[in-house]
Amino acid sequence: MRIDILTLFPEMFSSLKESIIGRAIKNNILQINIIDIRKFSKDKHSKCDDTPYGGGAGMVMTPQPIYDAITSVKQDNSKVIYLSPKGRTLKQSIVMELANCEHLILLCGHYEGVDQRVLDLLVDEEISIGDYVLTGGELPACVVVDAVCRYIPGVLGNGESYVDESFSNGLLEYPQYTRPVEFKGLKVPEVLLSGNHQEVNKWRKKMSEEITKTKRPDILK
Ligand code: 4G3
Repeated sequence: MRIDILTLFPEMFSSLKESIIGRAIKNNILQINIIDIRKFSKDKHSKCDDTPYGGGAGMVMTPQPIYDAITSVKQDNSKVIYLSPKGRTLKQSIVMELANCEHLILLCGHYEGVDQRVLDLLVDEEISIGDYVLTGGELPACVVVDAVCRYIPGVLGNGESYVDESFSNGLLEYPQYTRPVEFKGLKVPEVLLSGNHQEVNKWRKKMSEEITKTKRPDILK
């Protein structure tokens, strides 16, 4: 998969070089290009924002640099996504949908947003990572990249599975335990030490259902 990220703040994506995502980039499973929108400005001072028509507080990102930045990378198989509080709220099923794309272009807005015309012309989909406002779309873009990349074959190594995790089976994850068998007086549930895989699976399923019913009844069908 290839992901192009368009931003006025390229340094905010240094976190993607770490850990599992960084390893996927090194192994050529994933290609991530960070594109500085400012480099596409035709203004003599590389200006990329201006005051809103109609008045009001703040600044709006001008359409020309964004339009040129997107069209410099857009192909027939590209999906252009704008990270915005107005978008569809991200959830695991959307993540899995996006993981099937060959090429994602993520547009990060700043200030009070971007000129509506560039959205009308080029953006396929608006996505929000939750009902709150941030200073820019950069952190949401990192969240989308991290969540989506876990589903690309080869990104997760041995023992880094998404089969049993929260949400993928529609339920929250059961509790996990590791050594020691007793910690500060608290014991690991007996069934997990039994070696009876059928009983272990039954217990985990029951715990998943209970936890989901108490913590997130809204996701139970
Ligand atoms: C557009 C996304 C972008 C309009 C972006 C602010 C939160 C999210 C921005 C706007 C963002 C989110 C930049 N904040 N919930 N800030 O995914 O008003």
